[in-house]
Amino acid sequence: MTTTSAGPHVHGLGEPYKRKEDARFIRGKGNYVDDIQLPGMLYADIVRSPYAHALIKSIDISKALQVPGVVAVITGKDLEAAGLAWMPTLSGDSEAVLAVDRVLYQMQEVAFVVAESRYAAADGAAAVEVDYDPLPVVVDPHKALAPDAPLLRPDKKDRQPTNQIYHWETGDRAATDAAFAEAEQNGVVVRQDMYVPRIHPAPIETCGCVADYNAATGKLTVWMTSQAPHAHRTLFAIVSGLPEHRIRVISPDVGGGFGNKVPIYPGYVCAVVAALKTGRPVKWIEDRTENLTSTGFARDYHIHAEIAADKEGTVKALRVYTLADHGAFDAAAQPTKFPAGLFHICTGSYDFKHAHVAVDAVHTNKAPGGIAYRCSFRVTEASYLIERMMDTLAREVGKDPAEIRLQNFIKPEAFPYRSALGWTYDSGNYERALRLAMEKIGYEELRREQAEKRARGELMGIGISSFTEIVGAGPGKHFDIAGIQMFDSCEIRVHPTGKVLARIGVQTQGQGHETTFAQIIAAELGISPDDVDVEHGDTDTAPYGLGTYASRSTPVGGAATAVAARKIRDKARKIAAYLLEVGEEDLEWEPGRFYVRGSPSKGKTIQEIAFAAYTNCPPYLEPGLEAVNYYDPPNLTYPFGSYICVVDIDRGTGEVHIRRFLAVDDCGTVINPMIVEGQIHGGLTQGLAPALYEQLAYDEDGNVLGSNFQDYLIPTAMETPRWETARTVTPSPHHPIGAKGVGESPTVGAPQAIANAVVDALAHVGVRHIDIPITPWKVWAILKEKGLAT
Ligand code: PCD
Repeated sequence: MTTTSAGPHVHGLGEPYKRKEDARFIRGKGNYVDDIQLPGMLYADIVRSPYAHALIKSIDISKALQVPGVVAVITGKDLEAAGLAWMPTLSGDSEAVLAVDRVLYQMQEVAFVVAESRYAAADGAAAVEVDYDPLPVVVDPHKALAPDAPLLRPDKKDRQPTNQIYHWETGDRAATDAAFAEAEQNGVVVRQDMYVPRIHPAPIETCGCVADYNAATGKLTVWMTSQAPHAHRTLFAIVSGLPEHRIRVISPDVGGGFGNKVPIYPGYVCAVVAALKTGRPVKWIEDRTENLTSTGFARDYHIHAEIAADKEGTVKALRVYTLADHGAFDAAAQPTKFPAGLFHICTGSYDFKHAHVAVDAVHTNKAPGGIAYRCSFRVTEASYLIERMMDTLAREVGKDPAEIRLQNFIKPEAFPYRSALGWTYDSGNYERALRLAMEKIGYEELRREQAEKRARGELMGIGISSFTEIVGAGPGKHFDIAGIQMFDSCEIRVHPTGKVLARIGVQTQGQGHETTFAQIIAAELGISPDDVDVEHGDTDTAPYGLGTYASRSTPVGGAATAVAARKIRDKARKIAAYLLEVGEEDLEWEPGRFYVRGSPSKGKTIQEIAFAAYTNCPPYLEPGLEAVNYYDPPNLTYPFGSYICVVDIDRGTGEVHIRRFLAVDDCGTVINPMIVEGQIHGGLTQGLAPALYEQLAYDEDGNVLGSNFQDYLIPTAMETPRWETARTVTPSPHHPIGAKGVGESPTVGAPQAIANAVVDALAHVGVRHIDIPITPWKVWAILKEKGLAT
């Protein structure tokens, strides 16, 4: 393309354009669910079970109804009468909306109290009397499989006679076993048990909604903290029987989602029921403890992994067995086809010829979930296991962890690469990313320093994680949410004066879509992002989309946006040809303008063309300038990176100090480098969290031990190191602008870099593994055992 003039500067791809949405956020002008105030609105509170497992003998609401201000109390029996006591989960299980005859985990929803004020609702909830008969509690998933374990889900005993939800396996078992037999004879086999603990996304804004039913119009409007408003509307319609076009879900500003706001929770359903029953709007907002203890948890995978390799450490086969604790209801968020999500991406960045993965999932007396917390459906668990295992293999064959990775990476020329477990990786250059990370951090020098320190008795460790992610589901034929295919959409309207309204099917929770999607359009149409408003989250106006999770907005919604913009450009070309009285083939495009080839001064700007679309449109075209695209991607995208972490361990306290952490990421074409860097900083902090701090633990009676931010430790600015970042760019060959997702990469990649660094610091005394979170107590116990504690 010949460019004839500088043209307007359009802030398209690759520009650190300031986030448009921040103008309202930093002024405190965001509009969150709890900001919604409607006339006559009621407030709700939920009565929750103190027991992890019990029969409900009776529920007495009479005293609650006498509490001043209380308007109604809804119990499971009321819902049962309306056919709403149970709702489907995202995994096809059925979950109690309000418990009818038994509770299965502590903090389970038992009754819903609505009142004139939030305080009256709480007083009303406290006055509900529930008579429980406690039952034996199962917290250990291994014990859940024992023949004498109490059956936790008698409601589905016909189709599921034990506590086992499913057994799932994939890969070639025979070939994998054969490779292991061979390695036992002539090579090496390494094995490790590891636990990826139950954690919680804990967004700043908890979950909540406002439900408003207009009896005159028959229209139900629900403002809710939803990452997937359209899918939620469809599920509401199916479950309630209300006509879908009379349901409007509005997801206003969302204060962090992280996967927590993908499922439908009982509170939403109860608020809708209460709005229908009372004829008044009902607001329900969780408190922090309710959020941590009852909404979707993540991880909770007990993993046994094995690698077969030759004596040089060249990998041959991977074998994984996992026991997945799903809690009382299987409410894992994942495509129907894959019960363990995308866990079988666990061969990672390495060229395994054979692999086999088996997963058993069980019920326990814990909150339901298994959601994709900043992770594309179990990719975090997969990446953790393979990166820990590669370090274990390196120790076994006496090689440096960097060397073992470089030796086993999938080579750049092997892409598109088909993994032993059936994924087709779109593009990658793993060696380049690791070499850049090593160079930037001064890897050789750090190893020298470590050796010196070790000689002096100081404990320093270096950990690497060379992860591969898999994000951007569809294609729709393989990926769905509750049966709805995973495509996404964009609708663009160019107004007569050249200003643009774009509506997208994905829903932002803080990622900056109002900016980056405007930048995609800017790049395609040459219109400044300031002239492009991006809307989302209102099912009455936005085109149907599957929502934002699994870093799919850019890979899928971003692609839809680029394709819709190209449709606009195609029509603009026709209009320009008409206006300039030349053939379409005689036109050249430069950002913002078509001009006649050979006569650069003869041209029409996109704004002039837009005006003509409404005022002087060619008679053979429809007037107006709009386009819609529903995009079903041909494949997922496979972002990757290499992270290196340097830690020092305090021999007196067992405390791990992260001295440096360098993240090299590759997400293909970068739309907005500043936003991407922000995504990486946030994501790394959420990767640090499970590595050193977070765990939702339970005692033997099923009491949640991490029900508030004093016991559930999320890292603050004090604990967070100064992140260093760098990048390589390997575009996705199938994405219209070459972009891959990035939002989840750092959370997926970081924990094992930290764990590997801590184990590396202690490897010389024989330590091979420490389960995360690596607390000072765990480290100190090891120091003591090894005689290193001071
Ligand atoms: N980008 C750029 N470039 C590229 C890529 C990307 O620029 N290449 C950018 C975009 O556009 C946006 C961001 O960045 O803005 C991100 O992206 P992505 O990756 O595509 O993603 P999304 O879809 O958008 O999002 C999602 C994610 C997730 S998934 C999560 S968790 C998280 C992240 O995101 N979350 C959040 N991040 C964030 N941030 C914030 N602020 N908040 C939140 O919440 Mo899941 O599954 O749900 O669990």
